[in-house]
Amino acid sequence: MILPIVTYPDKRLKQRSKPVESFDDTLHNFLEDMYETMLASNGIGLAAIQVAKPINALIINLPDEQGEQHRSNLMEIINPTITLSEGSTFYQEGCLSVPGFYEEVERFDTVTVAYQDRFGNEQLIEADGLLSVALQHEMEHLHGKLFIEKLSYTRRKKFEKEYKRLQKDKKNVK
Ligand code: QAP
Ligand code: CO
Repeated sequence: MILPIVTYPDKRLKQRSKPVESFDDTLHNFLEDMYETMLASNGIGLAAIQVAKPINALIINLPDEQGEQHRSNLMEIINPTITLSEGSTFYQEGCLSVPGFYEEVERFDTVTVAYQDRFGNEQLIEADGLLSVALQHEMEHLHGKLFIEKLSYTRRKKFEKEYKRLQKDKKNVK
């Protein structure tokens, strides 16, 4: 089932998500819905709060060299924490909850993340490159943070102006 995506400036995106405690069919069905929703909107990452469920769950499905997404590359990350981070890098980010806007933000270069899989088994991943950026972006959603909050004052102003214009244009074609 495709779920509606919560978009900025909806206050629900500022909620802090709660730990997942039951690794049951309800969770598995919800993860399926998240995956369907993400693919339908051409996303590569989605946090549960973006479909209005404040739980510590996120999914990431990076495209391969051909730019294609495969379910076999789907990562389901539950209750994640960063245990190690190193360096810094800049990446042009977007977000399904901030449609139509992309901007460079600073992230750690590499991160080690401890998390649980859909069955509650503990896992550890060391990530760099796009995966590292995606993990950090999605994990910030769990803390109620969006990538636009990392912009400088001037770029944030520019964003607010552009985004308001976009929302207006959207209304006019409805
Ligand atoms: C987060 O972002 C991310 O504005 C996932 O119109 C960001 O999937 C991971 C999207 C940077 C790694 C690097 C955005 C789709 C998708 C839009 C997304 C849009 C349509 C964003
Ligand atoms: Co996002």
